[in-house]
Amino acid sequence: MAHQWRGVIREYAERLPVTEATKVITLGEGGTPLVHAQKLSELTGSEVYLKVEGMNPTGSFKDRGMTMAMTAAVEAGAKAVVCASTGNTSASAAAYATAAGLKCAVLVPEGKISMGKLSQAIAHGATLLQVDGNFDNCLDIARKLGEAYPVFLVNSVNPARIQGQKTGAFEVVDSLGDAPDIHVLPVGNAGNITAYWKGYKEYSAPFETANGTLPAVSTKTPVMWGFQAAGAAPFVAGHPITEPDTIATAIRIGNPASWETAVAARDESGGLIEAVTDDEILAAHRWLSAKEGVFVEPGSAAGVAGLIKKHAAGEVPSGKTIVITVTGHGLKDPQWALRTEDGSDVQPVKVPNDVVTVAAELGLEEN
Ligand code: AN7
Repeated sequence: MAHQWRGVIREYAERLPVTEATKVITLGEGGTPLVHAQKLSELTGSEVYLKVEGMNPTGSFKDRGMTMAMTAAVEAGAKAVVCASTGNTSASAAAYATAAGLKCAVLVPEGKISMGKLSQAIAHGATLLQVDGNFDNCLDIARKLGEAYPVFLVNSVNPARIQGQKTGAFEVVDSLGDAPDIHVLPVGNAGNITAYWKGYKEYSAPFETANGTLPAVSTKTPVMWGFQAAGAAPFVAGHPITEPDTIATAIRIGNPASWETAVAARDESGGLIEAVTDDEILAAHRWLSAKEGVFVEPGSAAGVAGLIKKHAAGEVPSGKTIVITVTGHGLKDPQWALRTEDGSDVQPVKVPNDVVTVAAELGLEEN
């Protein structure tokens, strides 16, 4: 029988803070593909999978949390929502606010968000303000607005966001039949590493619901490996960074909101949070598109960059199952694909309107 995926709240309702009476705001998020990464698997001798979150309705993992945050906003009787963002949260908030019939204001760092994300927020009718400051400054203002003004905050400091995002871990386990040995992902504001760890823990133990106890689904939890951009790596430094800098604007964050819970995810899982350089991020971005067939935005490649780096250092075990969340779609920020490794622009070859010349240019000989 035909079955259409119903969005993460309806698919995982018994494990989320909703009731039968809850009015669910959804765009059909989740149910994203877990793609076997052939070349990364060959490289490492482990089975490597990519959780392709660019397949969500607005092109990033943020939709998993936003369906919950917007549902909570409606339940709370909010009329307007606000968020700070490096781009993807604002795109997601704008779309889900539209679906909920709420006003949406987004605060973004001026000049530091990609054109694709900017255009999404505008297209969905959000009021977009470019703040003369970085993401951390935007988040400070958004939090204060949420406290002192009649707007509902939908950043991941809102626990509803983490609840929704934990479904990424559920889907991985449901696809593989058990938790992977290692879960790798980029770390910015640190909501996602927090959410995945929460999801993996909940799936590995009996879970209390309003209607009784659900049995454990997985036999184990993975080791969590997080990777930050080297110019924006507060977890590596051990303290906030006041002037974060990286070409991966999605993760250009110096003072992560979910600090303690990310450290707990790292330490309880026996994992790590390390840094990768912008060059390593761009090399991983090229690897994914040219070798695996998966197009992501630069920030999303940080986890893959981390795995390749750890492999080069002899620190990736073989014979294991490894999942890497690639967090956002390549079309969000496509300019990076049009640069060659030496930094020059790719120039498409121009040809006349003629099959013989086109065949010659392609190196084809007539049969
Ligand atoms: C593609 O949109 O913070 O560690 O404001 O867009 O959970 O913050 C985006 C973050 C990774 C980091 N990959 O996740 C925002 C924002 C992509 C992202 C991250 C982001 P967190």
